[in-house]
Amino acid sequence: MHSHTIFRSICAVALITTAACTATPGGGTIPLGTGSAGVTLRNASGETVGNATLRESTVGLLINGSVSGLPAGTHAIHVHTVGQCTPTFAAAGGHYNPAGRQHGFLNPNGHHAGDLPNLHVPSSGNLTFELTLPNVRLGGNDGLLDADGASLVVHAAADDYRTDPAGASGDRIACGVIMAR
Ligand SMILES: [Cu+2]
Repeated sequence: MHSHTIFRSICAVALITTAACTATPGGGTIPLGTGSAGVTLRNASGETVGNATLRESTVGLLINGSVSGLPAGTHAIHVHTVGQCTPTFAAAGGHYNPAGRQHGFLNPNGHHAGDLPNLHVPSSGNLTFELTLPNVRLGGNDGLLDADGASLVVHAAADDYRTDPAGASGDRIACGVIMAR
């Protein structure tokens, strides 16, 4: 709590002098938000296969979570734009992409705000992960918790970080609606 207070003070000064606290896609410092959300990942049979917490931070969202019982290998994970995983995971829609860009960190016209680096699931099927989603918020007009919400989706294959619209990452094997906490 104490460090939050200090940061806010510094940030307020910076706003007056340099406007350095504005959210700028791809860089910059944004004000420290305090919201958090949770998600339970389920497979197509409805079994729980993971969970994650999303916390607002100076980078955007700080995500930490774990998966269990997933097939070993490299799997894409993304934030999708609709908070719905039924009747099929297609209900989650495309990637969260308020800026209208193409998919992929290596795509010159990328990337979607909901793009994330791949998960590398070991042979145990269990993995703990921490990720950041830069310049993304939970609240506000373009926030994840807008009227139609958002979802976290894991795919069958790796994200190639280039191919629009989903990095050639194949089927959706797990999905969870992001819920305010
Ligand atoms: Cu996806």
